[in-house]
Amino acid sequence: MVAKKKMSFLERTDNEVFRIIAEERDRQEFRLEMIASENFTSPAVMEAQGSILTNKYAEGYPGKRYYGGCRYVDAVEDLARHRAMELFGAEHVNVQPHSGTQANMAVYFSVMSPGDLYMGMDLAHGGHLSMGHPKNFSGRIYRVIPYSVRPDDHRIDYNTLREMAKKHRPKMIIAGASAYPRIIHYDIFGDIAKEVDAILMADIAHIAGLIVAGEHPSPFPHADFVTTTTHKTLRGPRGGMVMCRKEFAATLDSCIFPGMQGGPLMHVIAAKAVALAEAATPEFRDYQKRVVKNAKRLAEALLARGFCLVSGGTDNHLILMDLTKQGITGKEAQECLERAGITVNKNSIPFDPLPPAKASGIRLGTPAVTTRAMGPTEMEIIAALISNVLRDPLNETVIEEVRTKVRELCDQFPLYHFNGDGTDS
Ligand code: DSN
Repeated sequence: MVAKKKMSFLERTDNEVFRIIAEERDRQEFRLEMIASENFTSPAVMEAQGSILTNKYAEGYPGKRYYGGCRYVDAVEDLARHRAMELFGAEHVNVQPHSGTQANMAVYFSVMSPGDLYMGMDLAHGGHLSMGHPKNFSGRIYRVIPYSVRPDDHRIDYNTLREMAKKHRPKMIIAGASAYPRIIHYDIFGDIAKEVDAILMADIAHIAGLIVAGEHPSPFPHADFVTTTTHKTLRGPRGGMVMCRKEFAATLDSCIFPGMQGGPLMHVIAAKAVALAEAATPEFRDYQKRVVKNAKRLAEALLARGFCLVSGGTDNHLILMDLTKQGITGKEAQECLERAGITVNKNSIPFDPLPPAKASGIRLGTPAVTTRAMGPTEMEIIAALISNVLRDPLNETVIEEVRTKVRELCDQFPLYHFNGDGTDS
């Protein structure tokens, strides 16, 4: 007799949500995830995030809560804070921000008043929505002077940045990006900020894991504040975190609670603690090395196939492809690659003549495929698959062939080995 498979709680009580999650799990398992800001977190992180800690209200901070019964959530928040401080060498950390944008907002609220002026990387040149987009709080409450990359090599022009800072005397300068494939020189940012008496904030959301592993220079001790998400290269749960110098600790904490947020998500904070411990291991350092190596190999393989890359390559985990020469937009490229089983996002390139909804480029990243143990050989294969699709984007036979090869590749590098109840098989 065939044993009957045990149904999960969700399968029994809400089959609609259960089925959607199952379909998304198949999508993650059998397609190539090349979005530079995504990753696959560990089962231990997901177990903490899916735990009973979601039931607890804990407004305030460890030892100073507005609710009773906080003994255990205090312990887990302290653990997360101490692990982060040790990992990054930070003087103070707040692990409560629900997202990267909220982490950035907490810093802006800590050091600026409405109408104050700051400098951030132009969104069209690799910056982020929360660095001054006119529809975002960051562009509505404050005045922003965006800085850009050079037209010839697509690198930040530190000389121009210095001149701009001297001219505009910003209250704060932000060093950070979400589509910049090169090293960010925090030491130069630090010097410029000192020269004009500005606060320096580093947003390391994309490269936090690389920094922990020594694969990218650290913003410490140059930056006054460092913000990050916890789910990109850091490979933790979806969320944010802020680190700062001791002198800003009390202001920062009160800007987050009661300033911007109510109850912290204690289950997410527990998952952050788990991820931060994972990030302190030699395996994690090795993983980050492989992320960077894979990105370089993928970039070389794409260049060898005649593709144009913004800045000519990469120093980190991401690649920005300029598809102008191929005569397709980023939107079209994203759509045909998706049909072929390769997930990417359309992305503006510096000096892009197209609007962001179309864009002239796509952004690729290696964190997720490296988590599933793919290496240089697979990067060569992926470059060939991407090339086949982008050279003939309307050819359904090619798309079908690539989709079959993507499936074969994913089968060789299984992602999660769960039983329905979340245990390992
Ligand atoms: N949305 C993120 C990214 O994809 O880079 C940044 O927050």
